[in-house]
Amino acid sequence: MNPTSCLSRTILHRTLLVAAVALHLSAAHAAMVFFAQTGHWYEAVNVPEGITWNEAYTNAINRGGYLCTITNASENDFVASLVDITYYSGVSVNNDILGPWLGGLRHANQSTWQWVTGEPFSYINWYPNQPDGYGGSEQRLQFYHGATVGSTWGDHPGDPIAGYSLPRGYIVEYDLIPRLGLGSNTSQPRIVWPLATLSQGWVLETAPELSSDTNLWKPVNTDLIQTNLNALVLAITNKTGNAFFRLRQ
Ligand SMILES: [Ca+2]
Repeated sequence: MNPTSCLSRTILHRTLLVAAVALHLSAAHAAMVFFAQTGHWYEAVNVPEGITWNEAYTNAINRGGYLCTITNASENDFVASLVDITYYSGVSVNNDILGPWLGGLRHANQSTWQWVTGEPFSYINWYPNQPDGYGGSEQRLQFYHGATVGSTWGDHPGDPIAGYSLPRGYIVEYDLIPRLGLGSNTSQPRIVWPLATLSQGWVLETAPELSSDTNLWKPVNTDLIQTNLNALVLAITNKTGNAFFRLRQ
């Protein structure tokens, strides 16, 4: 069986994880905050040197989440409350500042906005005269409130443009923590999950079949696990049979 089909059958033992995680994260993962109305976790990541949208997008996936999607006003207010001016760019030539990246985008050949998750882009909270397509038709979403910090939105190219410095952060949203994800941007399948789980005693286990027999589940050899940014990464190589994975504490 090829690696891709193995991974398609990867199983997350979510029911085992939810309760324990909720108890743990309040102390050890202060940066990750639970929002009951969505049932999701959010993490504001500060990047003092600035970051492009694509880098933020990849980092969010490597952390086991995705760039934040905002689908109602309460979620918007909550997420905006996680950031301050340190997440914003310097003042631009047009006397405004760019807030942290969110998971919204509009491609140059598309007329409508979309979320990275495919959720409906129905709730909107644009700042007056936004989106304006400034700097090009390829646009990405961020908090924008003119020259001040605020919860409204603006559009801007994801890469640096003249007269503007990059936003100094982004927001990661997690459906569940910890969350196994499949790596992208590579021809080799990878499993990724948050580095923070290591100090909490979470272990990646593998088994040749799905079974409640705990003897079948073995910890993955830690020599095979690499650290990449804030994620742990397992590259899938030379699998000759079924392989299932789960995080277990
Ligand atoms: Ca969301």
